[in-house]
Amino acid sequence: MPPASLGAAAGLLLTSPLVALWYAGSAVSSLPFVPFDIFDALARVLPGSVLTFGIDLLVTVIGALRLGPTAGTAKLAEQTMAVTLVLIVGTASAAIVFAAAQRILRGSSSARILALTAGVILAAGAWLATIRLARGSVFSSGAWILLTMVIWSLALDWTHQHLRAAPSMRSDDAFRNRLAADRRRFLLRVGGAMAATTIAGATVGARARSRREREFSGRKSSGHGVPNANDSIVPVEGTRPELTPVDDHYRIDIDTLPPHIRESDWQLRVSGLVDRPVAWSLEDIRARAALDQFITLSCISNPVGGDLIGTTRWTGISLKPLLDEWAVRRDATHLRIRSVDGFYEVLALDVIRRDERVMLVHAWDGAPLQVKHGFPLRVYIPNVYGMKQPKWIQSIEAVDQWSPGYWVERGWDRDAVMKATSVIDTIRVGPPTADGLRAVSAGGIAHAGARGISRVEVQVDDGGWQNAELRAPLSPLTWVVWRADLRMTPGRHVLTVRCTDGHGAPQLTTIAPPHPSGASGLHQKTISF
Ligand SMILES: Nc1nc2c(c(=O)[nH]1)N[C@H]1C(S)=C(S)[C@@H](COP(=O)(O)O)O[C@H]1N2
Ligand SMILES: [Mo]
Repeated sequence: MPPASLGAAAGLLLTSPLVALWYAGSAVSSLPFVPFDIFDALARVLPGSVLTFGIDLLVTVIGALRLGPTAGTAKLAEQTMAVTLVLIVGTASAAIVFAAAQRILRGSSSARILALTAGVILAAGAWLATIRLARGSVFSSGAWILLTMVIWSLALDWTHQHLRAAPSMRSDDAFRNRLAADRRRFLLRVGGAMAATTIAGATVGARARSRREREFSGRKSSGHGVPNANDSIVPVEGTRPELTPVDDHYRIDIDTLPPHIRESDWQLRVSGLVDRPVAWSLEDIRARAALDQFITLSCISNPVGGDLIGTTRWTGISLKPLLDEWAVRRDATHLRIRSVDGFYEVLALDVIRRDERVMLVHAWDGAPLQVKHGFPLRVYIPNVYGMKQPKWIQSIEAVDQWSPGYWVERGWDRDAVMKATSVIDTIRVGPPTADGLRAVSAGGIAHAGARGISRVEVQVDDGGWQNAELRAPLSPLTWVVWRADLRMTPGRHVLTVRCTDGHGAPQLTTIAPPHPSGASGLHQKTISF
């Protein structure tokens, strides 16, 4: 085998337990899980167009192959890519070390200097990534990365000593066969040891992590009524739930793992152009008069008919009265809202003054926010996509100029106003009727940000548009559940849906992808019976 291939095999064998060790370390302490940090740091520095291409591709592939809920599957895919990337880099680096050792060191049995050089370079790269993310302590993570990479380098050198071809010795067949058998045995033994280490590390990590997750998830919905319980329009069977269970609500954010914030470590700091800066605990916020609103949130990356949209009850405090409480100065025009993960958005004071529904949110569905949905605090801004609404807020600064938010800076729409959308969730075919036609019921949702929905219409094949019936929405901020009871001849039919928003504006029919300002186009479903 050429040295590069041997090196690649050794690299893969040694990098897997390294990843497991990092995983265990991150689960039992605040040390970084290096693959995710590298991936997240890359996501911060890559140009917006590259990111957008990646995200669109992921959402499209998951949708086309029906790989399950888009948000969860995409996160898993990102995590897999992060680990794979590190395995590839480790494997390639080891291959280079072995090949270079063969060239440069000819007679020497030790490739230690080369292996250590590679290890230190890789450690430096990984350390830069953790510094870029500013998570946890820069020094302890640097020391941990260096220590683990040095161990990796020494193990690589040791493997090299066992695997290298003894130079200028006998070259007869018997010798070569014995050498090959020795190598195989050695690789198997090392492979076994490394597999055991990998499994041990992964198990320790998974145990510790699930314990931590349990600690954060002892939160149950308090239960509450819905305002439209007595509405006479009943959703067609198979229509999505009007109120999305929080566990099923989509989740989108920039990191492979959401930030875990301890309530005792957290404060909301309000500063900048204010006369009364504050630092509030979560208790301070919860003690204030709460505002409950049923809200539909959608991601701008949601394709027409996609699952990156959900509805729940949001609880928080209205921002408008807080402007006076903080004594925001006259020259201030915007609030710069920053999150623990480095996400940020700049919100105009005009929007807050115009709309008391803009709020700081601490609960969903009557329970504290889940970690992945922004614990302890997020913001709500009506009528705009999720990309404008930071989770895990840590500070608010009053400023006197607008600047682009995280995704605006990366090429997405500056206003990100939610487009009207309507979706067919289900089509149910009833028994035949006397005239040979069949009763067919279609149902789904329609949503247009905070503008409401005034009309939903359904078209069968190229026929006329027929009005659907609308259930009263949970609030003016949520989607509307609709149903259409139709009659059709047996055969194959295409159903199309469209809606009109509460201001009378029809849904856009132009087919547009999510980037840069949200998807548009009409949703269709085909049925045969
Ligand atoms: N801090 C922070 N807030 C964030 C994001 C993020 O990456 N970081 N993503 C935004 C985007 S793009 C969306 S669609 C919503 C999703 O909120 P959810 O995950 O609770 O559904 O969060 C928004 N707030
Ligand atoms: Mo989003």
